[in-house]
Amino acid sequence: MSTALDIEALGARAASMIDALGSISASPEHLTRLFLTPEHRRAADLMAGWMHDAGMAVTEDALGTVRGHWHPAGEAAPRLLIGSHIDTVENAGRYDGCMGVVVAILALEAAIRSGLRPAYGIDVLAFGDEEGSRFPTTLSSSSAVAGVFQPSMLAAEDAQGISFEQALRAYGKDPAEIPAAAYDPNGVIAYLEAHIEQGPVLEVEDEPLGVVSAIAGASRLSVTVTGEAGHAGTVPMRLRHDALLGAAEMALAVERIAKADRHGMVATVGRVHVDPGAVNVIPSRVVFTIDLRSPSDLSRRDALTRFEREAHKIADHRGLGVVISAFHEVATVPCYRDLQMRLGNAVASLGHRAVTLPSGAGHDGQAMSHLCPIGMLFVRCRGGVSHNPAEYASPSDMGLAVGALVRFIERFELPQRGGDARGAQT
Ligand code: HGY
Ligand code: MN
Ligand code: MN
Repeated sequence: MSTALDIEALGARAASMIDALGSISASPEHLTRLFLTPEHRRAADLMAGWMHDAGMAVTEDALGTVRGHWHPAGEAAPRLLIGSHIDTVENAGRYDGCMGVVVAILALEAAIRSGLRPAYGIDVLAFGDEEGSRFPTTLSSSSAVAGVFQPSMLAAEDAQGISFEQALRAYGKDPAEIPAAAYDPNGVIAYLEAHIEQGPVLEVEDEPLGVVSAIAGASRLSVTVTGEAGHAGTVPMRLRHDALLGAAEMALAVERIAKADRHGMVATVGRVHVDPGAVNVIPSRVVFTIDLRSPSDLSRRDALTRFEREAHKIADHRGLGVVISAFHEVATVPCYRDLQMRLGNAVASLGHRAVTLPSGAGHDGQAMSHLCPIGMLFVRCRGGVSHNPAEYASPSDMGLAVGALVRFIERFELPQRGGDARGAQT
């Protein structure tokens, strides 16, 4: 039975929900919504209301993940999980993360109203910490759902020196409840996520939807370079130990390493802090971050080793100190073939070609892959622009994403007893 779908109407609703979420920000000038902040609370409450109105029971776990439950076959039936995140980077676009939850809510509403009664349950999940914009953590809320939360994350501090644990308690949560947030793997069939592509491929292919083959592995480093403060006017260049120039040379080194890689590696120095930061003082200390990604874990790890060697060489040459610490590491995660095929068939049922492509961006699916098979649906991204207020997905493409999820749900049958959705991973 195929549910009647009004793609344009679904897209228009998705767009208005995205706009409502986009107005919930820490700043009137731009969209910034960080984990465990009042803005997170307001967005979570809005999500909970939409889930409830769509016909789901709503709960919230110890890390603030809002969960919408639809269990037509009873509480004990295995569940399909569909979700994404509602936190943002600073000065973000409106679609990254949020669209995946909005699309899932609209798909469930359509399935519930159509009279569909699958033999499995569906939970929609709105995660609060995917970006890692507030604390030097990332994927913490999906990690808790997947049962792989690292308690050491509780000690992480934000820019104001507030710890993850303090913020969690201020949000009304009890860290002792975190283990209870984990699903029993035996009760979960698979995890799906719809997400704006954040790249240019679907636009170039002139297709609205894509199916993700794998999510690239990533490492995040903090590099501290120490030199010697001095008077900008009196210390000759040859006698300086300028921490910033050392850091700059290291940044160029990691760029050189990434460019030389043959697996599509990317490296970004996104944050630099300079002390004392005075116009007429030679910088004595610089802390900068590196975000390094590659579809190949081997090449990523090799690049990290090479960077470490080069950074120490630069430091020795300039009479500087350097300390490199990795604060995030996630391996490349394949999406399950069986789910890729089913998502591709759902897209094809709407009359479109499902482009298969890797994801350079990280997603909650990387954490969820510890719990169950994962599948991802990409939605065309105008100009491939993301992590930028100009980020945009069209209402009709979002409507098609809703439609694809509905078609997936209609055709997804409970794996045979003893079997699982893991299917053939070959
Ligand atoms: O950084 C990422 O890839 C994701 O947007 N958090
Ligand atoms: Mn995202
Ligand atoms: Mn993002």
